[in-house]
Amino acid sequence: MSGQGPFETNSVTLTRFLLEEGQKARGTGELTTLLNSLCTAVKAISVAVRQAGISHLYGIAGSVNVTGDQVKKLDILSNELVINAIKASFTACILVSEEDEHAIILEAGSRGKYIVCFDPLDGSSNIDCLVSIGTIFAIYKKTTDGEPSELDALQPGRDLVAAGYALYGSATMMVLSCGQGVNCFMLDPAIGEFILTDKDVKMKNRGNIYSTNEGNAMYFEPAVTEYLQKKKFPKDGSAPYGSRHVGSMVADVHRTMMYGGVFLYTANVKSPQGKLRLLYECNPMAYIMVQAGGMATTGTQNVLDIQPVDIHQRVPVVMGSSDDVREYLAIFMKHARK
Ligand code: AMP
Ligand code: P6P
Repeated sequence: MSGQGPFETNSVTLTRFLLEEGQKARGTGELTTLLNSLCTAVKAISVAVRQAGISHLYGIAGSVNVTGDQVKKLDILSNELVINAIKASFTACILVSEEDEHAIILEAGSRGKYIVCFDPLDGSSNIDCLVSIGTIFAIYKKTTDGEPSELDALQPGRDLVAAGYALYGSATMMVLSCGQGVNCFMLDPAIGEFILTDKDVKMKNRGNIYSTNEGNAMYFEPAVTEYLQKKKFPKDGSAPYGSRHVGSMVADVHRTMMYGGVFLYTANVKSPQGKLRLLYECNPMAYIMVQAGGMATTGTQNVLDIQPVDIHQRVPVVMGSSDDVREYLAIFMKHARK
């Protein structure tokens, strides 16, 4: 029965949702514990992101990460929060972070079967101008016997157990899938709990927004140029698409899921493999898109089918509403046959 007066007395919090789903799964509770520990880290990052300016957490920390990006203080803080929360859950054996060159192998005796690949604070170049940023995570099971190694993390997205992201935008939202659809939880700061707000999200088959960094237009492959031209100057009498691009993958992909359309970070002359990383950006976001009824492709294959060869490898990606992605693929394949 719902509560009376201004307070809902029966909200579905993320904690409750995970316990209910875990009950259904009749597991050991390890995944529930892991996801709840990630939830705690996200709450702490949310506080840090919103207090960064006052707490002097902005500004270049002076170092660069393994992929050459300037590392800002919030990146370091977020990375440590995620690592420590997962370690304290005793559920994981390998961590792969955008901020760490090598996989972190957790100590025997205090680890579990899960592998977590994550970008602790994606879009960090937007921190100082208060643009939305996010945390992205992907969870696999270790499938080999013996000592864990970095190689155990090289699994295709098809084998994901769970994936999701936190978006630090006008509100803080956790978006999660464990293979049975996508659910969104909004952080209620008054009680410090994530509340289920969007259940079993399903994308439109077609949208009317495209999202890409058109500053790379000079370097685009001909197929990308032709596709975007078709979106801007349609010849079939349809209206042109709108253009929206934040420059934070989590914000751009979340909008694509909620409104429909397509997000593109394709290969180009400057970045022959694209810019976005497979294990902790493209795979988890592609998993969410597919779970919400969308598609995610490199052009030559589904993102989730890629067999990773390196924990920081980059892949080109086009993801979003299925009809939009298929339209791109038709143009991509036409050029591939030339
Ligand atoms: P566990 O024994 O907790 O590691 O869970 C075993 C498997 O059950 C997981 O790999 C998931 O596929 C499923 N599972 C367990 N807990 C949950 C949950 N909270 N939500 C969704 N699936 C779950
Ligand atoms: P560009 C942020 O640094 C990020 O990793 C993604 O969040 C975002 O989509 C992309 O890079 C933006 O890259 O080259 O357009 O600035």
